Amino acid sequence: MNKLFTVLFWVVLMVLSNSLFSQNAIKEASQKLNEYQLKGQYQQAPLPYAFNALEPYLDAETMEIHYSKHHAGYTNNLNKSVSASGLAEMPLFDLFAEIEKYPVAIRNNGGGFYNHLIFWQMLKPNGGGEPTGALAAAIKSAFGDYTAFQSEFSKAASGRFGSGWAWLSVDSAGKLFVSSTANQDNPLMSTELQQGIPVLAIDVWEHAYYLKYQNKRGDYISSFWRVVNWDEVANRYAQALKALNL
Ligand code: MN3
Repeated sequence: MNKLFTVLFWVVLMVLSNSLFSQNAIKEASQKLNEYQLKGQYQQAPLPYAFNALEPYLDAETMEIHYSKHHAGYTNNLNKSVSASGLAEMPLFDLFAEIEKYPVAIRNNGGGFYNHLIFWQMLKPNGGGEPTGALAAAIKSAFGDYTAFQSEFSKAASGRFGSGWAWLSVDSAGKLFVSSTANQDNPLMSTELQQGIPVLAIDVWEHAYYLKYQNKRGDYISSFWRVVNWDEVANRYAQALKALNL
């Protein structure tokens, strides 16, 4: 009996320390990314294309409201929250790394600010197709082939109950994985079971698609693949590996 407890003790300790190790590795890597400079007062980056540039896949009206109302709202509310909490000097990624310690308004609006900031960059007119080079090889190694990856990511996006996001991220060992998060959470947050550096995201809040697609989230997800900016995803993947010293 004693022996069983000793074995169990070591197994639990190893699992816990392994998960803490991954968490620290992601935090340390995030501090080497350019976006580690993000801290209050936060500003939206200009949209890198016109509101109607992603037609017919993402319609102009949705893009305008999404960028100028929703993303602007998260940004303003984040600025108010960090000012009120004395956290305007704290890098956003350091807040994400211990997000359970901070007011829920910082979790919601910090995620809302950052997730949309990178989402706009991951889209482009005449995008889509398939990734190439090191990213294509990493997708093949993690998922078997591109189709299997696309299907897993789409499933994570369509299966997210209520509002949230689906992600492709790099874990602490440099391996790609798919996950989905609720609300405005993201894979950099300490509250996520599996943490990583995000390289591709899809917003599956109804505000991202309802005007054009109504309840047909699956049709929106199919359209999303036509406007993915794979150069941006490949660039983020390369930066993540560098930050992880891989
Ligand atoms: Mn949104």
